[in-house]
Order: sequence, then C-alpha cells, then structure tokens
Amino acid sequence: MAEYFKDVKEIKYEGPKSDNPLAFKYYNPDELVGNKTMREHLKFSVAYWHTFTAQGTDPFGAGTMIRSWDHIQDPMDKAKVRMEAAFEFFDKLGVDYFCFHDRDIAPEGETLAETNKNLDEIVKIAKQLMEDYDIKLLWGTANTFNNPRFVHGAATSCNADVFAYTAAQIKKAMDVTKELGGEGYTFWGGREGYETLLNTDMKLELDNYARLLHMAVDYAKQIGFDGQFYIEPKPKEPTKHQYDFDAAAVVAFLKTYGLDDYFKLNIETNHATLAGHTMQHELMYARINNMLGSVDANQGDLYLGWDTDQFPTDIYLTTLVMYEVLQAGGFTTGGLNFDAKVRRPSFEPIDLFYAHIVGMDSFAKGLKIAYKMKQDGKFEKIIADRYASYTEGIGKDIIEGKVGFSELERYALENNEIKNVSGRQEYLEWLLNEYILGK
Ligand code: XUL
Ligand code: CO
Repeated sequence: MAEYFKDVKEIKYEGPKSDNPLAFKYYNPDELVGNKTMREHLKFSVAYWHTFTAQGTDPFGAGTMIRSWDHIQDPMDKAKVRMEAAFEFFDKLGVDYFCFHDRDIAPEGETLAETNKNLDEIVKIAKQLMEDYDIKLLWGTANTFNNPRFVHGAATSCNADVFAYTAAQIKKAMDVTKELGGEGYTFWGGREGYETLLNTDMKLELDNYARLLHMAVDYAKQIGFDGQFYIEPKPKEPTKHQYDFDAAAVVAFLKTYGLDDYFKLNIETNHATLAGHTMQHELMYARINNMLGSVDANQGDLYLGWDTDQFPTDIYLTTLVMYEVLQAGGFTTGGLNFDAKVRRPSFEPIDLFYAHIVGMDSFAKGLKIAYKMKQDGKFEKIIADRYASYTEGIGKDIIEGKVGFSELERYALENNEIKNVSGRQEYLEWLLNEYILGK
C-alpha cells in the first residue's frame, strides 16, 4: 500500500519537556488515570468529513487543501485512495476511532440504488482496513442536508417524497453502521428547522421528525443494531432555526414523543456556544437527565458568530468537559470526536497532524486536571454545603413532599430572619485556576 503522509512517522508520547510538535506532551495512551488508561477515558475519534473530505471552501472562496489524492479524477477511485490514506493517518496519530457521514466516504450516483452501490463498495474497503489497523467506528450518520433535495429539510421537509428518501437513506446508513460494528449512530438535524414561519407547519414538522426517529428505533430492533442513538443539538446554521436547538429542547422533544429511552445526546462545544450556553451547561443538562452520550470536541472563536469548528486548545474548556464526563461516570458508547477542521490557510497535510495533536494533548491535560478536581471533591463539597438547607428542617420537608403552600406560609410568617451566604464565585475561579495552573 502506498504511504500518503510520508513526512510523519508514528506520533509518540515524549512528555511535557519535549518541544517536538509532532509528539504528545500529555497524551500517554496507556498511562492510568484512576483505574482507566487515558486511551479508555478519552476515546479519541477523527471526523472523516473535516479531515478527509472537506477541501477548505468557505462562502467566499474555493478549496485550498493540498491532499495527495487531489489528482485522482474518478470519484470512486478517489474515495478508495482517501480511505486508505485515512487509516494511515488514524494509525500514525494513534486514535482508536473514526466517525463518518455516508456521503463523506462514497460519492452519490445518478440514483439512490447507484449511490447505495457506491457506498457498499467503499464500506467493504473500510471494513477490511478497520480490521487491518484495529480501528473502530464511534458512530455513523447520514448526510441529509447537503444535496439540494433537502432544501426544505429532510424528515421535516414539506415534501413527503423527501421524507421517504430520508428514511431510505438513513436505513442504509444504519445498515452500514451495523456492518462496521459502529458503537453509535448520530442524528444531526442540519436542515430540520425552518427559514420562515410564514410557510411552516411547525406541528406537522415536529410530529414527522418524531415519526422518522420512531421508524429508526423500530428498524434498529429489526436488524439487531444495538449501538447507541444520539441526537446532536445545534440552534442554527445552516437553517435559521433548528428544532434540536439545545440539550434542553432535545430532552423535552424526546420526552414529548416517547423517544427518551432510545436516545442520548452528542454535545458539541461550538453548538453550545451558538445556543448561548457554555459547553459545561449543555453537558450538565444532558448528564442530569442521564443522556450524556458523546462529545463532538471543538471550540468556536470569541469574535465570530458562526460555527468555526476549531480544534480544542483551551485548557479551561477541556478541563470542564472532562469534569462533566467524569461526573457522568465516563464514556460508555461515546467518546471525543474531533468535529473540527484546520483553518483554510492551514492547507498542508502536516497541519492535520498538528491540529489533532494539540487537541489530544489539550484533552489529556484536561482529563488529568479534572480527575484531580473530582478526586479532591472540593467543588462537590462546596455545592453540597451550598444546598445544605435542604437536608434538614423545612428544606427536608420540601424535598420529601411533606409540606404545601399553607405549611410554608405558616413557616415563613414565623421565620422573620432569612440569612443568605456568599456564592463565592471569584474564590471558586481562583480554586479552578489552582488546579489548572498547578503548583
Ligand atoms: C455540523 C455538525 C455535523 C454533525 C454530524 O455542525 O456538527 O458534522 O456532527 O452530522
Ligand atoms: Co458535530
């Protein structure tokens, strides 16, 4: 097999003193953090679409990426070579997982049947490479947003033919995910939303979205696919308003339609930011609803209002993400998928390595800090103390449902002195700094 990234050898752990940007300083895959190795805690995955399919286009300019398969004209030949290159990349980087959309890995044909045939051919190659390199599929998904047929949405399109096409495409993507032993399957509703309410039957669209998800649940049972289903919230972009707005909206939607037993959330940092939340907020909301499933690891730009999908380098962010993941008991089926792309001017193949290495090291460092925070239990104790009034007296009666308005009125009328204590935010930020900066 040809070598596609000739300038790069296997990326190794060299420790914090190393100044080699093609080595890990913090990610030491077999190092134990508690009773799990870093590799088991972090479950890194590469996103096929950004790293292998995308060419660096933006709304104002053409692709810039230089890739060793650029010269190949035939789309199927290109897809095959790209797949081989991808596995060489996963292997050299030392990740155990990847994620893909059906259309990232194989080109569309003239008809759905031809498209499915193309997909089958590439999946066969992927399956063999997965075995050869011992790489697993974190999750699969269907791209039901790019083709112009999805102009009005996919499951939420006003056009029933598009709904049918969407169902057929997702059915196939689930087959393929099962075939490759995928640990999960993600639904990201890129165009499941609206541009204007003046032409939108919101009730029908939401009902139809739920109908499609129920069909997916039924089909998973039918074929014996036991991977985890995820919904990935995002408030907008490409659609003006997307129904899977944020974790809270998705949890409410799943509960409303009786789907909550079958889905968890795949939370993405830049989507949280677009919804006006911190990533920690989104993760915590999912966690307290037992729905924290997987993470699309990236970060946005403070000065840009769109989904920039940058590689995560902010240690405050990676620490707080891993703190929530540890609080949730760690990943089971999910992991950290780098849904991130190199900047358009970072067009050389080596930039793909620099980008993933800094992302992996940032998360490894974040894991270690978060583990120490959790082990020390200082933040948990501060929170427990803050709510101590609910562990005794009237607070306990409220929690246990022993009192109603009348009893509480009697209590309040007699309790003429309410005492509050400081929330200590600045102290807590100092404490977080203590962990992040280290002694
Ligand atoms: C888009 C996005 C998607 C999903 C998978 O913003 O995050 O790539 O992760 O469809
Ligand atoms: Co994503």
